[in-house]
Amino acid sequence: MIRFLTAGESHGSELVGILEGIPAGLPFSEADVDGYLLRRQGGVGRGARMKIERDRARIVGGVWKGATTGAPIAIAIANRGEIPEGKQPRRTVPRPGHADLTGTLKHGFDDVNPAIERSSARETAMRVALGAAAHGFLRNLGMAVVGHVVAVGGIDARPDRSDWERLIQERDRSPLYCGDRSVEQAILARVDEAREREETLGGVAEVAALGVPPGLGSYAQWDRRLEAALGRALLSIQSVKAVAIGDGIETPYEFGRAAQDEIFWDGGVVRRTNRAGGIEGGISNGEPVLARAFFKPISTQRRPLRSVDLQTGEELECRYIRSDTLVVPAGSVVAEAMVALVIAEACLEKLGGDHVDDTRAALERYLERIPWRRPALAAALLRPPAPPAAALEPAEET
Ligand code: EPS
Repeated sequence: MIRFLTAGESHGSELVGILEGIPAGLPFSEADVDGYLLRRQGGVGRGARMKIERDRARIVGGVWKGATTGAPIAIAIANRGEIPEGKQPRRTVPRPGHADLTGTLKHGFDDVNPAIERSSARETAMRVALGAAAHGFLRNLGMAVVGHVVAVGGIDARPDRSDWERLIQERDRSPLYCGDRSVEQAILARVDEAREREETLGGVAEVAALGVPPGLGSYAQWDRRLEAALGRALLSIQSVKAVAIGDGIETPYEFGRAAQDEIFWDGGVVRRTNRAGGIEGGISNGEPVLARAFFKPISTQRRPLRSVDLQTGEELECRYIRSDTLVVPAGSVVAEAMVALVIAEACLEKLGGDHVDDTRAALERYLERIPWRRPALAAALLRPPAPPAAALEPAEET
């Protein structure tokens, strides 16, 4: 099955990652990864670090002549913003909201830097790189996983989910990665206001997995429920404090009848609503799987928050360390990668396969047995994002 590990510090020499479980025969190259890395680096609200980095994947294992071999896929991403340990000032005042205090207490550090270094959201660059292989695997099965921003700083977008191709086209034109351009000006004004007030903002990213057949996940055990896997994956993203599947945040406040998706027949079972977010009884039901990740405003504050010097016990204000104002657009790309990894795992659990052709054949056989009409996804949804123009050039030395 799918499992992966990442390693590396935010200001170390590089990030590394290993992804196991992708079957052989999937065309996969650095160009399939770098477009996702570019999107993760972008979006409104990013800090100065993203001007330094030029994240590019270097595939160092698991690919032979342009296709996966079934061996672990290993990827490295160089950090241009490397700061050698010796050049990092010792820090003993933890910033509230980060892992500074918890990590330092837990591990017995005399400096909060090692906790900052590994807990940083810089690590998500590698999740996105490994997620690109899961995206490729799912595209090969006719599925697409797309992320978009649905709220920032209390302003809700109302994207049209009846036309995903259009929604994603709009998203790709939006500096907010938001499919509803009508709220863009209001949100951009809120981001400017936050910057002026030396504040940060949170928001909500939604991920939709399209073309997912009924039958992924299981009610047989608690940990095989698809919602459970999605919740865990999304809550593991830095700054995410809540997750909703479908209308899971709204329906607790309503009468039950309105919270259901009635079943109809149109050459197969169909729904006219998707309040369940494509999952019933822990199992995908053939509608788009919809998961929302709720990001708190990033914890680092320009106007200092109160803290304590762990060396002296003195109460004082903590120093500002460079950061972002808003991470939700970039976070939507990370959320997309995590959902792709979860759905890929669920597909392999259901369908198996050591070569992608085996997995596809098993899917076709299964679809012949069930009354479900597979949605035809637009070609644009089945392509990886274009890599940066210089993707094939070696990264410049700094
Ligand atoms: C990030 C790199 C970091 C931050 C951000 C995400 O770079 P630096 O710490 O050098 O400024 O921009 O990290 C956080 C927001 C965080 O809380 O850790 C990245 O590559 O995404």
